[in-house]
Amino acid sequence: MRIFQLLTLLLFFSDVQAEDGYRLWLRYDRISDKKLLATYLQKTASISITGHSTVIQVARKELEIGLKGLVGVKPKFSTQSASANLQIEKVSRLIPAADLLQLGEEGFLIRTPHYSGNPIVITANSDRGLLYGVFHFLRLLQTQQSIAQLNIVSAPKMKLRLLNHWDNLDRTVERGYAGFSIWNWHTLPDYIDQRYIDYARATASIGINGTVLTNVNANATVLTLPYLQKVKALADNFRPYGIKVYLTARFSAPKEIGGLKTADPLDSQVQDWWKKKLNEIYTLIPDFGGLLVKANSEGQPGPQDYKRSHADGANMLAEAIAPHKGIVIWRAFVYSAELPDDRHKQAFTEFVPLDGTFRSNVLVQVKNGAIDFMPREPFHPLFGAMPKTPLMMEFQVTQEYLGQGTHLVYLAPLFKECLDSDTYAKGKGTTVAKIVDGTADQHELNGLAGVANIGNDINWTGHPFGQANWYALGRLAWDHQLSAETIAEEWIRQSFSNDAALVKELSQLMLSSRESMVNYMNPIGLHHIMATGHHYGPGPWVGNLNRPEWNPTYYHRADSVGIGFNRTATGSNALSQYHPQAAAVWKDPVNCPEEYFLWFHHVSWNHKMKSGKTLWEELCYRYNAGVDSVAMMRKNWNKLEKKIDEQRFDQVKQLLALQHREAKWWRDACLLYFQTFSRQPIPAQYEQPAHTLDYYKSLRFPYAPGN
Ligand code: GCV
Repeated sequence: MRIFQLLTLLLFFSDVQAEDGYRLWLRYDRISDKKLLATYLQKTASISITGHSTVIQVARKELEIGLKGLVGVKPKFSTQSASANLQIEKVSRLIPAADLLQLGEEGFLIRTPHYSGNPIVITANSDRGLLYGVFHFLRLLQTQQSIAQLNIVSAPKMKLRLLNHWDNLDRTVERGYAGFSIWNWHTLPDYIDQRYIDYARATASIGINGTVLTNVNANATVLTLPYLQKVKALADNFRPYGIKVYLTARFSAPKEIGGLKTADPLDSQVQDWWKKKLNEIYTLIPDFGGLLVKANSEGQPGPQDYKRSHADGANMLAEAIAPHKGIVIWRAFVYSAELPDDRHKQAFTEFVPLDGTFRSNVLVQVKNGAIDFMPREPFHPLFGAMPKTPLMMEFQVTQEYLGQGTHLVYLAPLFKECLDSDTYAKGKGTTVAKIVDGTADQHELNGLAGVANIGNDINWTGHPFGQANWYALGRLAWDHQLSAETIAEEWIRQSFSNDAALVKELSQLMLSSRESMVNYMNPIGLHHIMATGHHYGPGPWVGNLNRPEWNPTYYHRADSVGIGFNRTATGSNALSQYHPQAAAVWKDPVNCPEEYFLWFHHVSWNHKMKSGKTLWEELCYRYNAGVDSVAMMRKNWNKLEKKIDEQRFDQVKQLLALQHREAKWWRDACLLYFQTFSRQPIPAQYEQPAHTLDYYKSLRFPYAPGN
């Protein structure tokens, strides 16, 4: 072989081996611990798997890929369970019927019964349950758990576990920071990109069972036949992974693509149009999940255009989809430019009177907080206030206000903080999680969704650590009792390595990252102070936008006296929308946890904080602490050079440097601006701003992504 060919070959192989992040948490690298490897080899030496469905085929294939990588042997499959070491079977006779009962439709059980020669049994009531069991089994191996005596019973706590893609038909992604949309509408339905399959594998591996393909700022074109055929192609490929497809419905579609003069939900022609449209969809995609609707929000059309209510709109669609057993997910993210009331209160005011009027196949999807996916936000007052309506959780996985594609911010602590918050709706302990999973009000229909951070970047999420947020969303939708720590550890072990010291270091880095971001962006309860439009970087000075509640000045209310939004009875009284016991936590400025202080109170610059510092000094301290913690993240990351592959090490190193620079930008721009009100110096012990306030105000980012 010529030297040139040899070099090319070497290059090719080094490329193939490179950790570009494409494999996500399904890397399946060889088990390095020799003893464990021997056990895993023995326990998987022969595998029986029964059933022939496409779901079972997928499970087999995943075992093949997984075991080939992890233990280096292509598994031998048979349908004869008696002698197999690993027995994968629906409704296994080795498991008591009562145990199967707790698994429901999608749960699984992995057990080593104390007889029958100690095989491992994976069983479930459905093929989908078996697939989840197989993914879990592979996760045990990847995270190097003992499989000597297994007894795992796992069933999802939420029925609907969805990704919401804000992907447009032209492949741009609203608030997307990882390239363009992974859906190549132009080449669909004929061309099925391997990425679609790998997306389905990863998504199913964490228990997600539905995907809304399109942006909530919807385009009616997706409901036309040529596009529905493309949607069908995706649905056909996702079905074997237990993933249903959903679409966003533009409320004015009957006018835009149906030729009608109105989209009034009480008009019989409009009702017929939707019925026919849904018949058409279900003819192509018999298991189509349903419709997600953003209506009368931020300029989107809706039933209020015809003086009808949100319930009128949702119920009209719900009736049309009901014969197909589909559902309607109606978003509660509404606020109006005409209403002078605090934006915080508007969704509650609009939706609570509608409780009990929605059809049984409607869920109302509520963002975790009442403003908009802020770095820290109290839980939305709607949770616990609409007991007759299933409320679905909407988290943001894409990092619109949370560092976009350049900051390492692990979001599980944010998700958990909200899910674990006490609404007191049915007495102490009625957490948001219990409202959302349906247990508080016995809603069989329940769910949790996350706005996807996925794009066509080679590593799917732009920032390599963005993958952890996709992972965390799925794991928490499956089991909201998992801790942020457990999820981080699982993800690190699968995505990087099982080296204990590395796992510890990376966990610390991830677990502290959300609090760092809060400090350098929005400390002490500040919120919505980002720049206009693209929302990239700070813009607390913005006060000239048409709609008052789009202006940062509306939210921070800084003046010569102090800063913060008074939402107590002497202010907007948004607190009155919470259960009195929940409100009591924030109501009194003396006891209000400081992380929510400026969210609920307008506080004097000289107010003494718990630390003994004045509010102004505390603000300076927090902004600097945020920057310092990013400096620490950089330092700690650099220590890991020898333990992390070169490609991802270098990528994250560069991104952390960028994050450090951006954290300083946030700090300096915000402190300089707030200083114009406090009229106090930034204490000398802190690094002083590198530029003037005018400089920060002059910065422009016309092509910032995601806008
Ligand atoms: C899809 C925020 C975002 C918008 C987004 C909207 C929503 O306002 O900035 O891009 O639109 O939330 O959730 O509907």
